[in-house]
Amino acid sequence: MVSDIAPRATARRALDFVKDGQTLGLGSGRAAAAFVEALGERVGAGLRVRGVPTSVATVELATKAGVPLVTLAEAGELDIAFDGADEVAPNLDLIKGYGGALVRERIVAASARRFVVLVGAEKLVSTLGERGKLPIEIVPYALPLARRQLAALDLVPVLRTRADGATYVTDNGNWILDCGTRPLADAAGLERTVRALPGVVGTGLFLGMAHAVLVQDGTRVRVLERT
Ligand code: A5P
Repeated sequence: MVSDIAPRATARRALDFVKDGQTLGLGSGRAAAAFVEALGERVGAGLRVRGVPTSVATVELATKAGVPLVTLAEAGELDIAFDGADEVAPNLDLIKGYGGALVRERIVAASARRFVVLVGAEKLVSTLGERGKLPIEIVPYALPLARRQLAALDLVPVLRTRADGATYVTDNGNWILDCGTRPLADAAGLERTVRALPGVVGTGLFLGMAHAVLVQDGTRVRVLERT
């Protein structure tokens, strides 16, 4: 369980990375939401920034917080993208997507010169896959094939549903297979293989992307930087 304190402390620390005039990627999930709210307070105090949201939920949140938004097309290259994560390996490779916004999150992070991740210490793992789940977004038409092919890779794909039992639909109109997994011996190899499967739109593996991870550890925030 992520403590309520964690996202706010990392969000405040993340603001140290932000400079006036920048264009920022705005992630999705609790940590990213805390960052958007903190950013909104700074905007209210005069900071001039523009945000590129990674989900419909973040559009709503940023609008409410008073953060001006632009589309990815209007923004071009971003200065920094900020987002949460579900697992962080020692080399800052990530698993993301428990919140379902993985595809847009990857596009926005890849559009930024720097990618800064905000997590609680419980997200730190020694090997990706330790928490037992890898989200994979697929085109709905591909479901039967994707299920078979992912199972053949020793994953256990389960179609994500909402609380009311309906199939969860991403902001891109796609579905998510939450793949049960053991710690991944070769995350890069798995990523290449899965992304080559027909109908796979994206995976939650964000390898070699994060430049810095802000970790709420007890009462302090640690900054881990990619070497
Ligand atoms: C959204 O799709 C995810 O990638 C989130 O960034 C991730 O699940 C972390 O979310 P929390 O900050 O809510 O734990």
